[in-house]
Amino acid sequence: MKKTYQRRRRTGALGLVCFAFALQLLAVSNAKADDGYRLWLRYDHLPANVSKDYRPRVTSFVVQGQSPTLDAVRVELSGGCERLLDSAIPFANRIDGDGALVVGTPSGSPLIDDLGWGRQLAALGPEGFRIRSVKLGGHNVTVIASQGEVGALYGAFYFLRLLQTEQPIDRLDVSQKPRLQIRVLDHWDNLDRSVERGYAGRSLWDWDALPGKVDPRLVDYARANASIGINGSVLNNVNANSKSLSAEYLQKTKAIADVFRPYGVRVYLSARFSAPMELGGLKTADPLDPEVAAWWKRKADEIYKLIPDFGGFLVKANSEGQPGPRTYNRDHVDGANMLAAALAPHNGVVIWRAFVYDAKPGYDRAAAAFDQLQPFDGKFAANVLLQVKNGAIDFQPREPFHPLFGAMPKTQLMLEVQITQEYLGQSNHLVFLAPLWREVLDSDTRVKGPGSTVSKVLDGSLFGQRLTGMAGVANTGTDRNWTGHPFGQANWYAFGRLAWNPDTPSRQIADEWVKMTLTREPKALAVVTRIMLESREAVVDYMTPLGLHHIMWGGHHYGPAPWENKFDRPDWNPVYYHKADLNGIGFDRTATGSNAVAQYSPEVRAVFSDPAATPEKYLLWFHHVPWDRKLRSGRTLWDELALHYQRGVDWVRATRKEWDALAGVIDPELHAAVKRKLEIQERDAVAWRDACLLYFQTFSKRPLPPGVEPPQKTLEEYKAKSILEIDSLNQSLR
Ligand code: GCW
Repeated sequence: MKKTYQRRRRTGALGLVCFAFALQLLAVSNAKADDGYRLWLRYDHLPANVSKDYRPRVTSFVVQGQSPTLDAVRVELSGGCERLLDSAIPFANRIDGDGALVVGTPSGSPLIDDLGWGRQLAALGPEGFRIRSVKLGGHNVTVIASQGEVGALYGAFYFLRLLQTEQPIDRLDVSQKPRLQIRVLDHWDNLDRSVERGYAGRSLWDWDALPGKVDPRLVDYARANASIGINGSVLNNVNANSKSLSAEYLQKTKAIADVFRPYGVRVYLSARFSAPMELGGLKTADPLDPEVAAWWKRKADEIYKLIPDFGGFLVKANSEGQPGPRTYNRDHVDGANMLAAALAPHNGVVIWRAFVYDAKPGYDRAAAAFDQLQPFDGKFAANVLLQVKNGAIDFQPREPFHPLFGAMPKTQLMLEVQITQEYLGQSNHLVFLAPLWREVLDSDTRVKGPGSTVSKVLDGSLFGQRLTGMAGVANTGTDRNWTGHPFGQANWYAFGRLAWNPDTPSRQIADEWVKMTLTREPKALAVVTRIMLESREAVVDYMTPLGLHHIMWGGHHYGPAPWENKFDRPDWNPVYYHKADLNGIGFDRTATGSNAVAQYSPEVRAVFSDPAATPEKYLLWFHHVPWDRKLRSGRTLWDELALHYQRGVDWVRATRKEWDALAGVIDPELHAAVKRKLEIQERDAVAWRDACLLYFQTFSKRPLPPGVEPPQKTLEEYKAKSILEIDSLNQSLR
């Protein structure tokens, strides 16, 4: 007998809870204005904003088996398909017509078991899935099958994405499997709900209310992650508070883990290295002290009793004031392996961050992590991953790939990227980050000949590493639209898609996201995807062209301050990075300078050592270049620099016009929100251009070339206040 999902009684409490949340999520879509809450899971009726006559057919759902994850599958499919196709689609216990959607695992679904796909599904693993159009019992049906229930859920989301992006669904033959195993969001969330480098409100985790009260929004968070294959969340800031590991807080974390579990999202915690002292009352946190090791072992046992699928610890050690093994004259391996031993019996991992740099006079910060960690290659335990930022400084608009990639063949390296745009205009600037991340993933380390890309280091195909992963510093918060800037959602989305498959083209990611989130109207789609794909280069142009880096205002890192020299630590000052003087500008990292280029393979080193061979986008990263040096365009460095800044401003202005012209096509509320943000972005781009050119001009002593507008304010005015304080624009428009 057919029943709609709404009438089912046997789905269990969680299913009903999920259903209620999903209803909330799906119901808002009837409202006229879109506040962005639904992310890329809007499931708007297909003919609305549709580009062509697209009429896929789904007539029933056959989802056999009982579990919270299968309930999530049911909720998603029924809610999604019903909205997209504008018809109520019943659940059935058997196939009784064309158009049925059969979903499940061989162990839970006799129908799927009968297909005899065991071998294929085993090869795809519990998170992989197969979607095929097949004939069953004389009927044309679609099967979504996986060895594991989470894989079936991923398959359901994949199928819904096909519908949302208007792909044909009648002749499907899809096999998918994640290329990276650990696909995790790192939340820099503090226990007081402030978020370090967070620009979208407060932390989603309400620690005071937990564990008694769990915000329903957490289901939507987990669901959004599952829709793009993200399978982990590190809940607390790497600048960690030991309290997160206390018995009281572990209960709270357990409550979150219970909500995430049906969606395949495991929780991890940042572990403060000195916790045995702060929580355990020990006199030391020396990793070689047996009492310390025993404390961590007991702590791990306690955690796994509450959260059997706990992911593991993320550790920022001996970096920016955090405690670590070096505090006790031990090394990174001593620290990481001691924690790894505590987690190993439970299959947990230690994710040890490579973001370490000491303040030493005359030292190149870009060389620090390599110097400190590379010598330990091959020494880390089997359940340790070393998490390396994409570049050697810190999430800049552009950095060459981190030299550790390719230099530690016997260590399991994970990539850390930053979704929250700390240095890229935060939640005010429209910047699509997939091209930035792709640039790093596609970088060729050359260590095993041409084609030794970072993505092959990461997925284990180059060196055969067993555990693989990618982390993204989250940009989510309590803002109704999750990410502050509506286009910030695209970066969360892009992170998930790239962690699933690091070879996914940026264009495909943008195209999918726009169709699912903003519009399927072909002309608007083309304009918006182009804007997204260009946006990262534009930000580089107006902030840090030609290899400049870290010239942001200190502390908040918003806006330009190339003149800044106020911090005691030289490597926190912009002047340390650009080294502008009367002769030229840029950081000499060749043999005549810091020689950080020596950390790359000989082939890469040869390119980066030679200013004529270095790609101009990295020029000032590696070289101190005379102002009059002729670049490939035939123009001088100074003129080229100025024109890049102008080009960035021009792009924002052109984008504002293009966006305005989309007013009738994009949802009005979303359109207005982006319009306001673009106004700030133009104000900021102008400030970047003017402040940097005025300041660098004090060294270059050259006029601005034709085509570059005269500055709107004086250098002194730009120096007096950061653009966060300059005028009321931020207050009125944020
Ligand atoms: O990007 C820098 C940030 C710090 C951050 C640090 C890190 C969590 O400015 O706020 O601290 O990197 O990655 O540890």
